[in-house]
Amino acid sequence: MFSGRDPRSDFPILHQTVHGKPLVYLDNAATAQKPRSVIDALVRFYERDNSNVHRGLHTLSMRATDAYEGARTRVAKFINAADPAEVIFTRGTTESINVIARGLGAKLKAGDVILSTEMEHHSNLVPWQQLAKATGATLRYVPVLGANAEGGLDLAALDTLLTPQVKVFAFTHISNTLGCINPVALLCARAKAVGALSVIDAAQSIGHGPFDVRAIGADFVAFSGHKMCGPTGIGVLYGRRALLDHLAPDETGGGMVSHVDYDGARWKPAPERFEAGTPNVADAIALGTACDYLDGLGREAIAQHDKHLAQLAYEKLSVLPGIRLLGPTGERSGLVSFAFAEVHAHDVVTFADEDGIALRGGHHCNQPLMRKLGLTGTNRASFYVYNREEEIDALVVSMRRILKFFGAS
Ligand code: 7TS
Repeated sequence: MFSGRDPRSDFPILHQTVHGKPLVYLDNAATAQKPRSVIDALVRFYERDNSNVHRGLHTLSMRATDAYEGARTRVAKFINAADPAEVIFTRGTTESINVIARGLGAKLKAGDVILSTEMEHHSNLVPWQQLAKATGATLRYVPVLGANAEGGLDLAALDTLLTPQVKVFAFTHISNTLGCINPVALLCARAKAVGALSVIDAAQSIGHGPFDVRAIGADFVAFSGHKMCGPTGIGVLYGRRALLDHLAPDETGGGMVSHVDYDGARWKPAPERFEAGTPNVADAIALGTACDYLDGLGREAIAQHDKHLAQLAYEKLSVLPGIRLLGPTGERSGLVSFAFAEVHAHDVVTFADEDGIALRGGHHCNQPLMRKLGLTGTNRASFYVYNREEEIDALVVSMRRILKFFGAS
């Protein structure tokens, strides 16, 4: 899959046992593991270059600044942004979406509409609820189709929902619970046609395949470093340059100002405008290394690998008694969500852990969607570059053990 290379040996954490069994890490949609090169980048920075950026004239500060700005350029290339200044470093997807939502506060008013979807993670839902409350705008949702949301987004509903009153259309690229892949280029084009800004939550897609902000036609994109082999605490807000300079900064302070007086201040342009205070230098640099790593494996190859494993898992799990599989029956991203009629999701996680398997169980920050589907939670197996087909067999064996224990087989 990766030109004969097995990425597994690049990830030190995977070479351990849990409860005496080889670790099977299937919680990649929550966070991905880190390759040696990313860990080394962090250590190298602190051992050799650590210094504050943008403010020192000494050698270490210049080296740190070059590496930090180099990482911005690297990320811009990773998403094919027109200009590195369109890449703002944040703490992650959640912060990025909050920066956009709060930055748009002054631009919305009563009568305006914010459009989102029924499948959003809380991080792409609650900030819009807050913005609606603060401005008097109305928040509406594109429905999901089917008892198991197998139909994905109801695209036909866009004809009535996407009116000229819609100012923002915020949607996920890949659902962290359903595994469906939304047609983001089409959604951006539809938003543009009514004059609405498009906001893409790319948390689940950025590390799992090609992503070209210009080909997609996105206005804003949010993602996290930790789901794409990078460190925690670093993420990105991409915005088109012309839009960023009209977005109000969320945080003010040092580094983001061009002129300060006792009675006022003026802001620098993006990206500094949105990066008040000392930034997360080391993690940004290591995020650049994560981009190198993923491009080295091949983004298309990663997509094929993850989709293949998810499809295989879907097929192998589907024969288990009392199982309910969520999301598309056809092409899906690298995750599978399922619920057993007789066994609680948390018990499944506990049993799987005894077998060395890291699985997710719960509402996955999708409470409204769970309620709509009549569920309190699901279990989720999510795959990444280092996972293997044998690990799906281990998962199925473990699930059979659980079902047997609960008398459900
Ligand atoms: N959006 C989506 C689609 C996500 O899956 C997540 C995290 C976020 C936003 C928030 O990202 P953060 O890095 O700011 O926290 N999703 C999950 C998950 O599914 N399990 O743990 C975190």
